[in-house]
Amino acid sequence: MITKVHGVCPHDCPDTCGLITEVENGRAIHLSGDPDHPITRGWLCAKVRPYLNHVYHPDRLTRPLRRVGPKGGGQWQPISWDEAISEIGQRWRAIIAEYGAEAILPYSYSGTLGMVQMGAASARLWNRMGASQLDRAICGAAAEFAVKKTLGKRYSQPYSHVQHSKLVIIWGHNPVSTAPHFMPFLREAQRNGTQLVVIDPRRTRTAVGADWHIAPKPATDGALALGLAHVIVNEGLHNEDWLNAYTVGWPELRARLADYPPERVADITGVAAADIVKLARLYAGTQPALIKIADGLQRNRVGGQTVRAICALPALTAQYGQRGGGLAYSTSGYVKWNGRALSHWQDTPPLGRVVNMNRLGAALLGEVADPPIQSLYVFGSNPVAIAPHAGKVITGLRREDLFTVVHELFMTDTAVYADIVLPATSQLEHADLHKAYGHTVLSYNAPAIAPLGEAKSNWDVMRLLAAEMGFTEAWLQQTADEVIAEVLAGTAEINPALQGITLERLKAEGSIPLHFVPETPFADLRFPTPSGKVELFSANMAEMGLDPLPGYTAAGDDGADEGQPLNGQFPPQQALNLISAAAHHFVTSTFANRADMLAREGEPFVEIHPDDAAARGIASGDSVVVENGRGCCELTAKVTDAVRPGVVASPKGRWGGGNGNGRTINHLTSDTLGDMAGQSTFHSNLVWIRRSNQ
Ligand SMILES: Nc1nc2c(c(=O)[nH]1)N[C@H]1C(S)=C(S)[C@@H](COP(=O)(O)OP(=O)(O)OC[C@H]3O[C@@H](n4cnc5c(=O)[nH]c(N)nc54)[C@H](O)[C@@H]3O)O[C@H]1N2
Ligand SMILES: Nc1nc2c(c(=O)[nH]1)N[C@H]1C(S)=C(S)[C@@H](COP(=O)(O)OP(=O)(O)OC[C@H]3O[C@@H](n4cnc5c(=O)[nH]c(N)nc54)[C@H](O)[C@@H]3O)O[C@H]1N2
Ligand code: SF4
Ligand SMILES: [Mo]
Repeated sequence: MITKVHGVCPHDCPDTCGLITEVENGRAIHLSGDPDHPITRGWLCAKVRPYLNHVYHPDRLTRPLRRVGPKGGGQWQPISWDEAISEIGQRWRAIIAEYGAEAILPYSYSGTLGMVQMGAASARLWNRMGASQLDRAICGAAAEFAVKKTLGKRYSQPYSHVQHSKLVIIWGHNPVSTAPHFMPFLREAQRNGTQLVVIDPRRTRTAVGADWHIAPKPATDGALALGLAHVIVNEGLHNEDWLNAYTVGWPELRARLADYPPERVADITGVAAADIVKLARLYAGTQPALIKIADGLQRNRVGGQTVRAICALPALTAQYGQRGGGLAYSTSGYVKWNGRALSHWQDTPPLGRVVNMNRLGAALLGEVADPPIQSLYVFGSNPVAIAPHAGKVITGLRREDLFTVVHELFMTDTAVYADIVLPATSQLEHADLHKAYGHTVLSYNAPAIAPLGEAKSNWDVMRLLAAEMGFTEAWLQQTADEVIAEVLAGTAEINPALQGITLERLKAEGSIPLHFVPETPFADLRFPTPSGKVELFSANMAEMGLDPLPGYTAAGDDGADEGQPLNGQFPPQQALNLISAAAHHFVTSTFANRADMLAREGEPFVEIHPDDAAARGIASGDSVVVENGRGCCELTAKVTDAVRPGVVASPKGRWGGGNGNGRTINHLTSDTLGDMAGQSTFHSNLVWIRRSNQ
């Protein structure tokens, strides 16, 4: 007999697709999209369509392992769960006695976006212990901060509203790869006459389908936005009445715009002055006009200010609150899980000190000195492959006195350095609740099959660890379903959209669309900021010592963090800016160990413009060394005008094991923090490139 089980794609992607798994004799035999899901409508991306290759991958970890040889040496001894948990408990009790619980750092991010397996699992036990808190700033912290300071909350249009847009500007975002279920709505709008402009230093898969691709220098978009604003205001195309009624700080911003005439902005951005004028007129003259951004745009040293400047444009042209207009960023602001129910912070000791996840290597190597980090517990993340300045992360993980536990499905680049490796369940093997950041459908993921081997879910391991540590609170021992029921009820108390949505209903219906009023964000022209208006000037940011107005400064990486001398080895005039954005066939490092996806993605490569390649004697197919003061990495050159001169691009997510010299592009990236909210700065990354045999 074949049963069909409703699930949800757990990966870091705004679409959060509904899944149907067919199970026969306890084995998943077929997986497909849920045709009843109102947004994702039965189809899955190329990565997840063959998901059973992931679930039943021959390399899945199935037993707890203890390191027997040197750190990173790859020698393991299988142990029982009882042994593993009691060894972790012993080590932690000793660490807590000597250093305090803050010497323990949990590190997790986006292996799953589930409320239980990531939300509750990254909070409850750790808060109860008083462990160090992780500042989860690797992805979109600056944009989130900037949007909240400007508009109050992250609200976004339903994907389908793009049918009302006459013009769409996709700005530093590549939805063909990273939000594929937006595309059918966009394509339909394009067929009906919607114009599409893509702004990206690379000709991405999304740019290929645009009417106009504009390729600025990386991290100069703030200047570009202010330049557009300059032209719009200069030509009287802005809406003065709207600005006076619904914004704070318009006179101050207006004064600043004088600094951004098209000629100066052309120098900064590398976009011709005539194109800046043309785009400004197009944007102000074609309404409703939607600007759609995501997070790649702001992973640089000025990402927060970039997003602030872009947020000003829909205000100038009165596009906020217009159906098909305004800003599309994220729907995350519609549903916030009730924090009391999710994390039980009210029942725990004061929260521990905060460690920024972008500075993991530095933290392990003593930046966080009192108490020093003595134990790292990694789950749902692969920091050696995904965190900046990988060389530093690895040096930290090699510390003999560091006790590292990694809970994983696979022996990742990070798990290799563990003292204890624990086997994790896949999404088909555990229960969870999912909201999305691209839409507002709530979905339940029912376990379809039993855990493979001895694998356990994140939450079930937290329960074992809590018991081992002697914590007796009931909220540390609930089942996943009990956590879901508690958080749903708690969230309904603070959010009317969740009223009447119970675990039972979710189990019966699978996915439930939530409805918010007004459907078009800010259609009531009420902005949940302190002033109730669009805060072009943010008094709150001024109090924090930040520039209270949107502005632009140069990003300023020199390829040599911490003052290592570059010894003339890397002449500044030959520097190239390396962008490492999403790979089409991986989700960051997830799936980068799958033969089917690796075959589609090809060998690890770097794209370089023909002029830059010629200047270095590089031809397509050459093996090249990409290097800077932080590290190096060997890749295959792809000579192409898909990147602008001065820019090179290599997708994120490769595992070191798959690369020539065992290193990834994150050996080159900087762990310097951005201008807001401790943001990662992967794309502020100067590198030098030469042929490998030179
Ligand atoms: N296939 C796939 N899908 C994914 C992911 C993945 O790894 N693979 N990752 C998921 C995650 S974790 C996230 S956060 C989202 C991210 O979603 P996106 O933000 O859409 O993805 P990115 O590829 O990181 O960045 C988008 C684009 O920003 C461009 N960019 C970089 N710097 C600049 C700049 O200074 N200016 C401008 N204008 N453009 C710039 C890059 O060239 C890239 O094409 O995608 C999610 N979806
Ligand atoms: N150079 C560069 N680096 C980047 C970026 C970039 O643009 N450029 N983007 C950054 C961004 S936006 C992000 S969000 C991060 C993402 O970085 P991560 O959050 O680390 O995401 P993944 O690489 O997908 O790794 C997730 C890991 O979790 C494991 N996993 C999946 N499900 C579970 C589970 O249920 N339990 C446990 N225990 N493990 C599980 C997977 O096997 C996988 O190894 O990467 C960042 N890194
Ligand atoms: S990665 Fe995104 S598009 Fe692919 S199945 Fe998951 S949610 Fe859907
Ligand atoms: Mo991300």
